[in-house]
Amino acid sequence: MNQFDVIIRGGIVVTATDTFRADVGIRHGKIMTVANILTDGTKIIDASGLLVMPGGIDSHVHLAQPSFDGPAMADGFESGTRSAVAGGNTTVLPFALQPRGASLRSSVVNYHKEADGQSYCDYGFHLIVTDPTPSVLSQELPALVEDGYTSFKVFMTYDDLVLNDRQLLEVFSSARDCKALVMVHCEGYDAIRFMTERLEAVGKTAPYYHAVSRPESVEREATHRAISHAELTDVPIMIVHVSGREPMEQIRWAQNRGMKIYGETCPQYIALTSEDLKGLNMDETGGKYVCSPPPREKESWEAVWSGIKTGVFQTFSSDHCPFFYEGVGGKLNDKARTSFRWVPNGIPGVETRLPILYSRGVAEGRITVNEFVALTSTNHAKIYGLYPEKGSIAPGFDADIVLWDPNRKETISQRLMHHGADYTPYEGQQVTGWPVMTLLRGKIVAEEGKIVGSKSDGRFLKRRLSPYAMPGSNR
Ligand code: DUC
Ligand code: ZN
Ligand code: ZN
Repeated sequence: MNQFDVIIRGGIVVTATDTFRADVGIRHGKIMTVANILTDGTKIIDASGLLVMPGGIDSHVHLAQPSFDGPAMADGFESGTRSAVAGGNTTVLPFALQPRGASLRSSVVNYHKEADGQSYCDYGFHLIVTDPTPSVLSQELPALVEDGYTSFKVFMTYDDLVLNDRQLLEVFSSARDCKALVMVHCEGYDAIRFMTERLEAVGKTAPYYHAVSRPESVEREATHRAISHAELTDVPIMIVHVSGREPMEQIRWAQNRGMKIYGETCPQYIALTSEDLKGLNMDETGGKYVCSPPPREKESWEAVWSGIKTGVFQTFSSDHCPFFYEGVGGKLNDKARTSFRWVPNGIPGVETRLPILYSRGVAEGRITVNEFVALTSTNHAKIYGLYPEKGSIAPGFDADIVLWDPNRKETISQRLMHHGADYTPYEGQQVTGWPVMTLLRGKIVAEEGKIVGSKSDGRFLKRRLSPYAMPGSNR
C-alpha cells in the first residue's frame, strides 16, 4: 500500500506566515507531511507553477435563508456550495435565522434539513438572534453553543430582525457568559427609516437612493454604539461587512484602546461603488448592486485597503446573499419597482471573493500572498473555532486545499459562475489569479471550473469556542 493517497507535487505552498516550495502528502483526508520531495503516492497531482494554499473559508454567506415577505434566495446549499468550491473554498459558515416567536433550536433543526446531503463543502452555522427572550438567552443559547454553534449575529436594523439597545446588551451579556462570538450588523434602524420616508416622499425611489438612505454616518453611529455596548458588557464582538472609512475608523479607535473589536470587510467595498446603483429608473441595472451596507464612493476603497493592510480587518468574507435579478421573484419584482426599500437586499459573491482579493490585493501589490491566506482562510478558522483542523497547510490539518494559478487572467462573467443567481455584480471585471483545483479533505471537488465532487461531500462542523471571544479586555 502506498504511504499517501494523494501527493501534491512541485507547487509553492503558501500559509499565513510562510511561502516555500514543497510537496504535500495526504492520507485519509488529512495532511500527513509537507516535505521537499515525496514519492509513494496513489495519486500524484502536478502543481508546478501553482500556489498551494489552504482552501478558502467564507465565514459570511447566506444560503436558503427564509425571507419574510420578499422573494426567495437564489441559492440553497446545493448551488451555493457548488459555487463556493468552484471559487476555491472548502468551508462556508451560513446563518440559521430565528424567526421571531420561534425557538432557536427549531431554526437550527430546520436549517440542518436544508444542508444535510446538499453540500459540496464543509459547513457550520452561525445563529441569527431576533427574539432574545429570557429562555433563549439563558437556556437555548448556552445549549447551542455547547453543541458547536459558537457564534451569533445580531442586527441593528430591519423590521423583522432589529434588536433595540437593551436587547443588544442582553445578547452581548449572554455571549460573554457562554463565550460565544457576536457578529454585529451595524446600521441604525431609525435613521434609515427617517431617510427612507423622506426620500420616498419626494419620489426618490430608484435603487441609487438605497445608498443615500443609509450613508456612512448611519453605519458609523451604529458601529460606535455597538462598540460602546461591547465595552459596557466587556465582550469581544466582530463588526461585519464594514463598508468604508468612517466605520473602519471606529474599529481602529477601539482596537487602539486595547479592545477586542474585530472587523470584517467584503469584495463589494473594494470593487463596487454607489455609482453602480445608478439607473434612471427601476428598469435600469442599479438594483443588481443593492446590498447593505451599500458600496460607497471610489475614494472609500483606499480607506478599506488601509484597514486591510494595517490589520483593522481580520477577515475578508463575501457576504454572499444572492437573489435573482429578472423575473417575478427577482430584484425587479413589481413591489421592488415601487421603491428601493423593497429591492431584495444582497448580492452573490462566494465564487468571486478569492479572485477579487488576490487580483486587487496581491497582484496589484497591496498585500502579500500570506496576508491573502490569513484574510481568506486562516483567520476565519481561528476566529470561528475551526483551528487547528482548518485554515493552514501543515501536518494534522484537513487536506482542504486550493491550487491557484497566480498568473491566470480571467474576466468575471455570469457564464463562468456556478451560483443560482442569474447575474454577477462583478460582470466584466478583469482579474489576475484564479483557482484551478479545489480539494476537500483530500478529494478533488472542483477542477478547471467543473464540479467533480458530490453534494454529499460536505460535513457539518461542530465548532469550538473561539479564543477570540474570551472576555476581559473591553472595559
Ligand atoms: N446583511 C447581511 O449580512 N447580508 C445581506 C443583507 C444584510 O443586511
Ligand atoms: Zn448584515
Ligand atoms: Zn450577510
